[in-house]
Amino acid sequence: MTDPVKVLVTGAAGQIAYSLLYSVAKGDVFGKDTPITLVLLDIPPMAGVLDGVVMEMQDCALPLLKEVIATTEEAVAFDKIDAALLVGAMPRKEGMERKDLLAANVKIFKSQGMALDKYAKKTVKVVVVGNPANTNALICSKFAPSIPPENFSCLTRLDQNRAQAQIAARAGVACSAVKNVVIWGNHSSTQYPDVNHATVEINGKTLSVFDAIKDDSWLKNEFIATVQQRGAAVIKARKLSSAMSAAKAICDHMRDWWAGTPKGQWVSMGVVSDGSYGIEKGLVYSFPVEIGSNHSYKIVQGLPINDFSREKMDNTMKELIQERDMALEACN
Ligand code: NAX
Repeated sequence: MTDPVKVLVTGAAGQIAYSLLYSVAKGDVFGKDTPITLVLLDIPPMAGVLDGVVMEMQDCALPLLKEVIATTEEAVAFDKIDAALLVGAMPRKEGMERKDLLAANVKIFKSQGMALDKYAKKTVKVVVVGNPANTNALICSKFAPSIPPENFSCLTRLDQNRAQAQIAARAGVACSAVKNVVIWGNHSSTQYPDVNHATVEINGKTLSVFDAIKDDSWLKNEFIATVQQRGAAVIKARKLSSAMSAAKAICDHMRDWWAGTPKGQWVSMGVVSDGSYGIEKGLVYSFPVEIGSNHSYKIVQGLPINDFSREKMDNTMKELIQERDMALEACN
């Protein structure tokens, strides 16, 4: 057996973590033969709940789980970690303006960025889930200058999975028959789920999504709105935000980053823009990426962008620029 991978989960007493921890600890993310040390971070008022989570992790009797460390201190939590699943964040409270939420979370992710810089391995791979996820990831990276910016990402895989599932249901195929759906931009209602480059396999034939579904109006309107509004629809129905599907998406994101994507397939991740597709450098923007076997990804290049897509990609970029400017102001 190899050395354990040390994985930090923040917000470990929360609802996403409750679905996430079991999958990570049983080998769904870092490999079926890779032992895991799990570090659980939450805030002091949640220490008692964390104790309960630790007991449950022990009671799962998982062969790969070597150790569970529960803490409310960043210095302990970030020490020599290989991967950080940053789920914990301040939830939006009634009457709270978007600006206030952003300011509260900037504080958290500034502090966690500094802790990553100081204590984590320089090779650490970070996925930010807590909202506003893209901008939180940007702040985290900014305050961890000794860690390469490409080691920071945010979760848009849930949006990709939602889009893939919508297309599969409409085409009457399994989700695995739908490939290369792209999520561009912000993990918010301005995100752009793009099926122009995606394919659907039906009866052994590979078709474009437009040929498979034959309903351009649905694809350009209802489909996009459904994916953009899916989080709100789940909250309305469940009275709680997505948790099981979010945990599954975090596992998909980190598993692919760790092990690589199959040839010819790509996945969407919020990553630091290098200026590809005219997206302002330095923003954390969701792009299609191909991932090699050494945990390094490349933004897929050369996809043709039509006017419809261009407008939507620019629109979500504008929102990210605004968020970034507000966040940087809140840092000072
Ligand atoms: P919960 O409120 O159930 O759990 C959050 C946990 O984070 C709480 O236990 C809280 O005490 C903890 N926490 C707060 N500040 C912390 C800090 N400084 N350090 C460590 N822990 C801290 O929320 P949950 O449903 O688990 O959602 C977590 C976050 O994911 C939210 O910000 C939510 O908006 C975001 N989401 C992001 C998604 C994405 O695709 N990017 C989708 C799902 C989800 O909505």
